[in-house]
Amino acid sequence: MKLIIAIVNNDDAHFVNTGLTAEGYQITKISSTGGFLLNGNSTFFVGVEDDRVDRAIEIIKAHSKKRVKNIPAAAMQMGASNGSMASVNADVSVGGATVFILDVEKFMHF
Ligand code: 2BA
Repeated sequence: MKLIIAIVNNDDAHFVNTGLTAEGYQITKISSTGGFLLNGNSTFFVGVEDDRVDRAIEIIKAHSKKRVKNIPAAAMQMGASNGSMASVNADVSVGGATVFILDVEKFMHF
């Protein structure tokens, strides 16, 4: 058995959710926050038998889009004497999905 941990964009989360549940996968979705952009994203936990891992990844991949996000970079100090500031925008490529697949040593469901 494996545990899939998949971090997806909030805009894709509904489609990943319905795609997985429609094919009988049991999932838990939690709200999460990316440490770099500090934007909300969604993290799925999917406990799954080994022979169903590949299909689950296909579904997650099919619904997770790559996006370019334009973010205001940290304000830069332009001069120490007058303390004036300017902000610079930067493009950051986000997603599709970030996926971890872990071996499950033991699974219990009471
Ligand atoms: P964030 O940490 O908010 O990162 C958003 C995007 O910013 C990343 O997209 C990546 O393109 C960029 N980025 C992140 N850290 C960076 C850095 N130190 N320098 C330059 N650019 C950086 P993705 O790679 O698609 O990641 C999307 C989200 O997936 C991340 O949101 C984070 O929540 C999660 N994630 C990605 N890799 C992870 C990892 N190794 N462990 C845990 N979570 C991860």
